[in-house]
Amino acid sequence: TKSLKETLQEVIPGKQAQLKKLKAEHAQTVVGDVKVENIIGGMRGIKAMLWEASVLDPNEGIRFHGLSIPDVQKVLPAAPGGKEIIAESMLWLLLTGQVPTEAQTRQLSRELAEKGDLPPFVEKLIDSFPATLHPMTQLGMGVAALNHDSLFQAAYEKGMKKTEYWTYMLDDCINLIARLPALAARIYRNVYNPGTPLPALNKDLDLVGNYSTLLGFGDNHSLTEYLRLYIALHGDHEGGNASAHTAHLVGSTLSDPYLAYSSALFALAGPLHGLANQEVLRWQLAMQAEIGSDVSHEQIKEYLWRTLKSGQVVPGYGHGVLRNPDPRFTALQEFCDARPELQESSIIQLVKKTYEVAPGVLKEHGKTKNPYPNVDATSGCVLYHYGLKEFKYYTVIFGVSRALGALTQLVWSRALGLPIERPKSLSMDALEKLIK
Ligand code: FAM
Repeated sequence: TKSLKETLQEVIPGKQAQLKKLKAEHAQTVVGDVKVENIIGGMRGIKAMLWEASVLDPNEGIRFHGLSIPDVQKVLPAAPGGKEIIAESMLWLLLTGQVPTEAQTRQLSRELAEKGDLPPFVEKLIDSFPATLHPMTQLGMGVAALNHDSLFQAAYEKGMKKTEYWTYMLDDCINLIARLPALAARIYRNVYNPGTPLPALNKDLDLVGNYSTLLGFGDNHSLTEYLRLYIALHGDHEGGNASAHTAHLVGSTLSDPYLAYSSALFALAGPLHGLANQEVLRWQLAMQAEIGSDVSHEQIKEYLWRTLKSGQVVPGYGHGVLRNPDPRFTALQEFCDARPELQESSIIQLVKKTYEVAPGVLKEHGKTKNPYPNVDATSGCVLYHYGLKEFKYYTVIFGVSRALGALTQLVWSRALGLPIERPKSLSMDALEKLIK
């Protein structure tokens, strides 16, 4: 069985050659224009960065090395006794562009479990935080502190060759992903169940199986399976979204992956990005409290208009790139449709009914370019139904997941020798001079 590193070693030369050819033959080829609207509009639509693992099509949604969500659900190995795709098989695909065998997936699960313990000083650091400190702040600080053990940084100090960058980067990325369940679960325990013991990592379990166990939901097979699907699906969403782009930018300075991903987590913590899943639940529960569970489409419509007229966004709807319902939303809805207990859940029913009404209301409102649900419209409500009710914690789960894609790109950026990022900025005066 070829290991992840051996597989990457085989794949990298082909990609390096592809980049060399692009540079040699097409360095001056024009692939788009930059308009004033791009500069003042958050760089929307500008094709300006390389990102290997996934590409987002506005209509079809995300593809991982060309595979759609239904494709990966068919081909990627699941956990023993499970059906849903898992973090390990997704990570393998993102990193190598290849579908791992069952044996490779299990080998990676074992490696992650063996490397998953936190250094004692990080445990102490996390334990010293007040329970009132937002879980995302705790996660970002914990990840940054893990750079104490960065192999990339140590090798850089000693003076490694550029061709070796990616191997140390890969080792750091695997160590970081391995430690995320223990870190994220410790934060959950400290904030919501202080004093309860945390079990040891089970070397025979997959990453998310262990995470679920540490969170206290190891016996809840449905929630564990949902977390597997959720974490695999959220793993990557191309490079321009705020968290992925932050990891890429910070990593381009040759910061180690702990610092780069810690920065990404703080971008994820904004309400227009990763915090949206906590906001969706807060908003749906407020709707339920105000108008009840067994409500008509008309009542939901009125509630939506009230949200919009008060100047707020409808959380879980709209997207920077997507222009159709998010296929990740569809995959999570299918997970719900296959389970009678979720079919009967009042909060899930409300999400579904909201979906039947919201696109029409948002179209009539006429502002958002995409009136359809994104993945966050449903993700938190399933966690809530299965008993993971602390919605301030939900973005942490997203943060565990997004490491798969952001760290994959850090390995590729070093393998391809990509330079430090440095786009040109302009003042309004300078921009006006260019226009004249
Ligand atoms: N409800 C109400 N108004 C919305 C809206 C929504 N769901 N989505 C967009 N708009 C407004 C937006 O605020 C903007 O208004 P102004 O012109 O007054 O500034 C206008 O429509 C045009 O926006 P857009 O071009 O369609 O969207 P953006 O690319 O600027 O923003 C989002 C994209 C995701 C930030 C935005 O749709 C939004 O705020 N959605 C709600 C929050 C959310 O669900 N975020 C999660 C995104 C998710 F994919 C993730 O990162 N996890």
